[in-house]
Amino acid sequence: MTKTLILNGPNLNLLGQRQPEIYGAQTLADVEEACTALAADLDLGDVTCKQSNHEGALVDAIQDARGRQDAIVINPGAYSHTSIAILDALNAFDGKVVEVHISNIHQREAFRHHSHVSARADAVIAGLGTEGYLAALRWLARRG
Ligand code: DHK
Repeated sequence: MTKTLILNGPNLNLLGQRQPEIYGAQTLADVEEACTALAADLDLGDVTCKQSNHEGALVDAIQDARGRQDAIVINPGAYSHTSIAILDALNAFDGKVVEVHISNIHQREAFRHHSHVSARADAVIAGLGTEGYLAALRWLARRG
């Protein structure tokens, strides 16, 4: 079983309302429900979903996952491009880390092209829309 934390950063609470042409029509609640349902189908293990607009709260959530979760699926939002603190927290986590970006950050503004988190991530998904979260869970389930 792979107990998994799905952690979303700033502004992802506005999914479905904010720039739907980029981030899609699904709300965060829709995404979290779909993840929970897929994890059950895949026999993956418990999924815990958290979102915060605050860098320190995201660091706290990652620290809290130490010894409790086997994997973290993280979309750090704009903190991907700025936060060494989130990278450091992930470096102190022993399980698998999958970084998800809903949009293809490489097709967007230059300041979105680099993610600090990618240095720690075991896998990076970008541009699959909100299906990226489901792809992350499928990958985790397959690797047992
Ligand atoms: C989400 C955000 O909020 C942006 O700040 C990132 C990411 C991209 C996404 O594609 O999910 O640059």
